[in-house]
Amino acid sequence: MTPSSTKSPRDSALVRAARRQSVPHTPVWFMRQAGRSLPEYRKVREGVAMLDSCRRPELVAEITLQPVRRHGVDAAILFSDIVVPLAAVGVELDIVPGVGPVIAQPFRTHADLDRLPELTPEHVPYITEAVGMVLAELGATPLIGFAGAPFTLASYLVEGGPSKNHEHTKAMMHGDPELWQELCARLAQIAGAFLRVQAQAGASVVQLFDSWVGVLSRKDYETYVQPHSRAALSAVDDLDVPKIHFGTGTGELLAAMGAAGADVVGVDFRTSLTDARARLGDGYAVQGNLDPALLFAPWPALERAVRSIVTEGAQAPGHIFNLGHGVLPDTDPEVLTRVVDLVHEASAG
Ligand code: 1CP
Repeated sequence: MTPSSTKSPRDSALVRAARRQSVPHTPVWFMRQAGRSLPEYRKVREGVAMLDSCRRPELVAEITLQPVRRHGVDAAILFSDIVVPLAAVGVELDIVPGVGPVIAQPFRTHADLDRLPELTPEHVPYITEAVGMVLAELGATPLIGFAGAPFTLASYLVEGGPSKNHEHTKAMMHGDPELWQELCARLAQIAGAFLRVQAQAGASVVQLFDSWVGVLSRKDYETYVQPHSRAALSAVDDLDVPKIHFGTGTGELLAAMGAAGADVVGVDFRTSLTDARARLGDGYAVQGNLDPALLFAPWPALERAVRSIVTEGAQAPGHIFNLGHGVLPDTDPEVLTRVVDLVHEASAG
């Protein structure tokens, strides 16, 4: 790589791949690369509650940078959580270790909408500060800002916490569509504003996580979800940051998720990149999609799987190598570093 191509995050392999431009190598990062498998993460988090840690800029910056230093990934992702903006506007919630987000009073009625005011940058000064600190150290490596998509956020609010069947969420969607649409409109504002704060502070790319949207049919997705995801993504339309949109179990939804306004569609491990591309056409880059469980396989098997994804991805108009979902907590960090090196080597030139 020539030095000039490494000067600015805008010229980085990740941003270029997201824009479907040529790249010196396939860029790679891992969903949940920060704050999962690293011993240095566990050390700095000792005695600090998850939500508190997200509001301390020095700590956020340190945790965000740890995987970049250790693995040489092509992007950092801000250490935060999808429920941080909800807590910031006053929703009473906690992130319970081993469980995830737990909402004190689940959202079920029109009156609950009063608990969701608009998010303004003043609600999250620590995000702007943390992004500034991260950028000072990142140099030409891009920072990814993120938010939870309206459906996935709504699912936590309505269910009250993590859910397998999303029954209260679907009951509201179909039983009181007006309430559902209003709830999601408010969540789209919050998610969009949260993405915008990060992009204005200097994040070069944004990712909208709709982790659980794969539990919906395409018809329900298009009727009840897509307009709100589109609204959230459009909040950064004028800021010239490529937009990644990701969910799991979304084989049937990929084209509709792209049409919500993404530049890059995240593909989980259940759909091959080749099939994803056939469903998406040439208008999108793809991100993915190594099964995170394969990081526990013997190296020759893992190497085969990585090489195969690099090869498939090279056929797409743009490819960002990633896992098909987040890093599992017991993953050996050294294996992640080895995968980064392999992706770079296998795709160079
Ligand atoms: O790379 C990173 O880890 C960056 C930080 C990050 C991100 C991108 C965290 C920190 N959370 C997230 C996003 C997030 N949070 C998503 C979307 C990504 C995905 O699908 O994995 C979701 C669905 C959540 C909600 C959440 N927060 C869960 C899942 C619960 C469920 O429904 O099954 C959990 C366990 C959390 C807590 C959390 N978030 C982040 C960390 C490091 C932790 C664990 C904290 C702790 O236990 O102390």
